[in-house]
Amino acid sequence: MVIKMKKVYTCFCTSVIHEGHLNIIKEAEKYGEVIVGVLSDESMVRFNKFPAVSLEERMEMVQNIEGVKRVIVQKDIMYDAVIRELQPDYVIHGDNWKNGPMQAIRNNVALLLSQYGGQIIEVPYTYNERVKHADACIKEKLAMPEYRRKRLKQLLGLCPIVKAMEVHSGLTGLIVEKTIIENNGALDQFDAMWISSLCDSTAKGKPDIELVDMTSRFRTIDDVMEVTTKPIIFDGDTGGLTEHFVYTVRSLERMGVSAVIIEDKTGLKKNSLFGNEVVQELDSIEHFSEKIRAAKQVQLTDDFMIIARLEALILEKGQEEALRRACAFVEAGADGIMIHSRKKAPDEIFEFCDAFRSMDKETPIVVVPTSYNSVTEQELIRHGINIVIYANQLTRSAFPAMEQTAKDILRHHRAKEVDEKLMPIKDIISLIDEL
Ligand code: SPV
Ligand code: MG
Repeated sequence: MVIKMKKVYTCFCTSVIHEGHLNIIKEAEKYGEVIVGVLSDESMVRFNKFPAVSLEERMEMVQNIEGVKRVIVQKDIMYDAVIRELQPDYVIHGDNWKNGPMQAIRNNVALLLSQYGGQIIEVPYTYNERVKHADACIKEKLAMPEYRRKRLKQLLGLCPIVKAMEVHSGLTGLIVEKTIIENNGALDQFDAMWISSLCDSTAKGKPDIELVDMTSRFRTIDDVMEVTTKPIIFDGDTGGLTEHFVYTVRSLERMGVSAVIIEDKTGLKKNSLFGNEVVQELDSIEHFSEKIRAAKQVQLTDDFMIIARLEALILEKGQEEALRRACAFVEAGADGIMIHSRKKAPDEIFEFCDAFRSMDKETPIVVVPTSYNSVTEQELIRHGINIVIYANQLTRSAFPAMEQTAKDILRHHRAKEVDEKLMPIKDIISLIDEL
């Protein structure tokens, strides 16, 4: 008589195998033959764990573990497809999925297994100094300039839309680095960080007029880089003089920044959201193209991107002018274009993107929906947009909260009344990693 072995399934979302994983396999073997799913690159990104090694390498790592019978690719974070296909008797997982956003995955698995009598096995999550060290090494690797710099290009190939959030300090960097939510049964997080000229200047109490010098802006980048791993898109304003911009590009590239966005304006730059309320002048196509060409020439790697930002719609010069400029700047070597608008509705952005995409299917398009904020990421994707930047929302949410706290302490002559609105000191401390 042939006794059919029971099937035990687990999924690994990791770039390194440590004793926690080995422990799961050892436990799994007690129940039957062990099948391991290796989570796809796309899903690892959504899970806030950018793969530090390729899918093939991850599969090989797992295949080499003693006791693993078969390795498959698990495409999605949720287990529907894989459980439907394998019908495992057991799914084994560390008990850490009982808390936080991972509960959504646990619920998903429990529901799927309950349909045919499968069972969950939970093993105590292994978190000791050695595991911590293995995780920290992967994080350090992802933070190194040569790995971080190319990540934006990698993400453009992995995400339907790359979501970048404004950061202006180590702390805001940590928020973007670590925030992951469960929403309607799916997990989500930000992919990249935007070092906004507006918010970087505002944090220093200065106007957004290219007054904060590059050394100081680089300091902000450095603060963010020290504590994060996600790729950085730098707001380079107009880029300044071409003779200066080439040096800026070299420095940004060396630091591990992934992209700089420069806008086609000249003279005293004011924030675009003022539109025509302030005097602003477009640079000539020839001059701005020359700036892009010069910068592309000094670039040393293929990883770094120079993105041309079009201000034609902001200054009400019309769609044709915006398109003419977009084509010229791409011709000059721009790796992407950013189209900006201060209208309440996204119509002029969509009109531009549809026309641009009819001529150019490849060049990434970036948008900053600050004023047309009702637009959804799905709509942006439908119009061929590749990167969305939430350019100033962290600054704008922090400022009123801080101002209110200051007022309340003045009003009450003590801090007790504000305390319940504040983050506990313990939570702030736990946000910050210790070596
Ligand atoms: C910034 O964030 O500094 C920008 C985007 O340049 S905007 O403020 O919309 O011009
Ligand atoms: Mg700016």
